[in-house]
Amino acid sequence: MKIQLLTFSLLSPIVYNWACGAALADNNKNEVVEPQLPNVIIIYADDLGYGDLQCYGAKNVETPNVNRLADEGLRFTNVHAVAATSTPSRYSLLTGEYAWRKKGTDVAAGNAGMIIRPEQYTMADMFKHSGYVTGAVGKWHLGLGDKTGEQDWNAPLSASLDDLGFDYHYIMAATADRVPCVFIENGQVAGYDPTAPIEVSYKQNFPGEPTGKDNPELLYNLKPSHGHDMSIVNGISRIGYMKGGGKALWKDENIADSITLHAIDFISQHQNEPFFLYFATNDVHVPRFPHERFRGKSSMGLRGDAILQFDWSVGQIMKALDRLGLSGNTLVILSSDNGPVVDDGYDDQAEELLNGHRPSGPLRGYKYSAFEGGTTVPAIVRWPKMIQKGNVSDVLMSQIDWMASLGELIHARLPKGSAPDSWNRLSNLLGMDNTDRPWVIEFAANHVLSIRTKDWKYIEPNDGPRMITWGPKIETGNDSIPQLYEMKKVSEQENVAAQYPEKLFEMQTLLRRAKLG
Ligand code: NG6
Ligand code: CA
Repeated sequence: MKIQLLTFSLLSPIVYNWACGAALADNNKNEVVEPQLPNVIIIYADDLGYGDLQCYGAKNVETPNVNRLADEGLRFTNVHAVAATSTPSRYSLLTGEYAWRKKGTDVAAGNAGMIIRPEQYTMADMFKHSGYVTGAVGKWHLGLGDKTGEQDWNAPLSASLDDLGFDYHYIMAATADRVPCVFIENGQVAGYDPTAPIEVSYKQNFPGEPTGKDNPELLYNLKPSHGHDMSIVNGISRIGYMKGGGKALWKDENIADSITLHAIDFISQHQNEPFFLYFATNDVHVPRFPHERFRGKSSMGLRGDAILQFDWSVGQIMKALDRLGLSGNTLVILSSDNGPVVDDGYDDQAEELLNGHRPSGPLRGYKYSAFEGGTTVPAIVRWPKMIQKGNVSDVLMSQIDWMASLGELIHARLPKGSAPDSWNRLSNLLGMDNTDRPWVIEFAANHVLSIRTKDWKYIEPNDGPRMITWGPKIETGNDSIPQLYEMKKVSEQENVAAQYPEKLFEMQTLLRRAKLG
């Protein structure tokens, strides 16, 4: 039986009809058919910019699989990650709470304790309690264990993703540029090597262990450009110190293969029941060291090659869904945790080889920034059974709403107080309603908040430097005076605060009220 709801323009009829679909009478056989809830996969890229995919105008790199996903689904042009860095964006996506409300949600070290606490209600809890099997594969970056620095990596961790509603998890604790460089499967180091016990410190090195700073001769070609000069693993120096790991240490060139295979295994194993998969890729974060199948294959060096590898991972997931006959009833959401960065700490020639490619597309600013390039990200949603294919939407949307929206989709009952900042905007997500979110809040790396509507953007005043001082050459968005931009001109060039004092006041009031919750 076909459910055709695409003509509805408001959320309530969609929900009504979808809910009614919970028990459809099949007239021919005169029996009740329970339609299966859709599977949900979030493919969450790392540092993939608004302009980095071909279907968003990327130059010098081909992304046929993502293009196909967009052709078969709905491509958004005004979607915002909550923050301009990873940890706070992921925190917000998975809890429905703005990271700027909560201390300790800045970019996490690899030995951070669990930032989302077990008592918090997460997106995974929501799916699990609605009858889904839940999985997380790839980059985590939200802490593990009870307390920072107190994990014993040689035993099952004291707190892990099963405390947050994930049935299965195969993850990297933080990022590829942070120790420990091992995968953690269901709360224990995967392929643990008892001959090489693991020790981790973010304070001091372990006696006799080489570092990028003291032993540059041991480094592979990929030298640090800023930071990243501590422990050396696979010839690449990282942030933080570690010892041991032996056979369990990951090989950077195999990370994409490894997490993609684990994601596909999870899908295959749960093909006969509704599943939720959070698939967070390592691409295109530093250190960029893709498999040799991709190295040298784009004209933009390792950063371009990492985009090719990301596209490959997406293609593998799509192929697996096709093979298993699951594509029609699987809602795939593809997006990124923050804007792009070119040189993020390793000399990989990303800057020199751009050759006209603009990672943020037409937007000002990059990762870390209060300007739009910091949080505006690609977003594609495909669900052949319910979403008309091939459309593009400029609706203003924030990832903060995905928890409540997906909750609506699966008829979840969220406990009081959970996902406090997440609004049900399911109709936006499914392309059935083009009403913009009234406003979206953006959280820059330096904690400056901006609020934007479809037409205006206000950036809070801040005395900090205009350019990042600790590494990448990126505009922070800081100014000591209030900034107001007309967003019809996407480039945020002219501060019109003085011309439109009333609008400025209105936006400031909007932000003040939003902060109150
Ligand atoms: C920065 C790192 C950068 C990256 C970032 C987090 C330095 C000099 N730079 O501190 O390389 O790891 O943190 O990126 O250490 S994120 O996408 O995970 O937020
Ligand atoms: Ca990131």
